[in-house]
Amino acid sequence: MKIKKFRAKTFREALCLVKKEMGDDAVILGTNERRGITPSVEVTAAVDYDIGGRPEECAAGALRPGGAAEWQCKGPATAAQTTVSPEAPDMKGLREEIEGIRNMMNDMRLSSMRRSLPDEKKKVYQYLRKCAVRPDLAIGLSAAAPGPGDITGALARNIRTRSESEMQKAVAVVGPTGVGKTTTIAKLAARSVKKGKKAALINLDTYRVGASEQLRIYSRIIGIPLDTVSSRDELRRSLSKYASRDAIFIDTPGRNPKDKGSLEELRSLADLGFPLETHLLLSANCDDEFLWMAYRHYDACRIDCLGFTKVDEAVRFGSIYNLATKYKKPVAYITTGQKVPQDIRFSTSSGLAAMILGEGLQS
Ligand SMILES: Nc1nc2c(ncn2[C@@H]2O[C@H](COP(=O)(O)OP(=O)(O)O)[C@@H](O)[C@H]2O)c(=O)[nH]1
Ligand SMILES: [Mg+2]
Repeated sequence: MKIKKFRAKTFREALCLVKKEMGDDAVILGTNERRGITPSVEVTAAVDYDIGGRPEECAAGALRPGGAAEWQCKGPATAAQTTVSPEAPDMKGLREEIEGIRNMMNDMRLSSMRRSLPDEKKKVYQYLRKCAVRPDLAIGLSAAAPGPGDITGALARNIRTRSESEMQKAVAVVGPTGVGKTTTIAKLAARSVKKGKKAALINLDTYRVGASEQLRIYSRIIGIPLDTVSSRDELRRSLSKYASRDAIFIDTPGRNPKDKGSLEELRSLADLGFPLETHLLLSANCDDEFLWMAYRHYDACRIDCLGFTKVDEAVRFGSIYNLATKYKKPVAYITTGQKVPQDIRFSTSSGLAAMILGEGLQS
């Protein structure tokens, strides 16, 4: 085992040195922070083999021996020390640095776990990564699956679905702008009418010009009533008006998930004393970061399950698995095109798993 101390201006730089010098297998044994006019940090790291040879260049500058078991980072890392003022650290910067360190340590941990997988499971891991399954989940799945042939089962065991018959009487659909909420509401309503149910539509989207009109056209085609409401009281009145119906579908305005003040209309859905469930609709062709941010934004509406739209436009489906497992929410349906009512599918866990693995969607 080789143990070394790395000194730099920030933890991020010190970890960069550790990673460059000792590789992804390095283990952090301890850290030390020196405050004052020339603040610095020291990270003690160990690696379980003799790294030997001359130290490499690192992104922050060249390494040089600073003692028997010590390396210092020259270049930006140490050169900048003379210009640092002893101001109180900026909290945002500190948080970002801690986050960066956490990510870097996590990367190191994951790549060492990945390397320790047997060859057969490494292939499974690589395949899952191609399907856009996150590295940590891909490692867990490849380790859990007895063989490459069992990966669909391993994936399916972690995805919950929700069948159409489990839905509450009222279903509200929320989600970012243009994701397909109104189209999906029309698909759901048309399906329930086709099954002989009495349905009604409620529109909360009074924000966008034409939003009411779009749903009105669908309500006429399907042959069910539509109310457009703009307050919680009006929503309550509408719900009690349609209480004797079998199903009520509520469309909502889409807003930018980055806009924190945009949830007011949606809060009116909470605690209405009516059997109502909320579906968060997200587009399958968005990346993990956007999906997670949107989830956190809409979580204030108490999300019951997920629906993924525009599956026909997506290339890889790992993000569906990543989101559903991260927040432990069932996937109710996916939508596969613009046509109402046919382009919507309620699937089983193994059907979704097969789709995520690129085997096509099975019901
Ligand atoms: N390709 C594709 N387009 C869809 C799907 N669902 C909805 N759309 C289209 O996405 C656009 C926005 O849909 P809309 O229902 O108005 O979105 P909203 O703003 O969330 O209500 C329309 O052109 C829809 O036809 C889908 O599953 N696949
Ligand atoms: Mg809409």
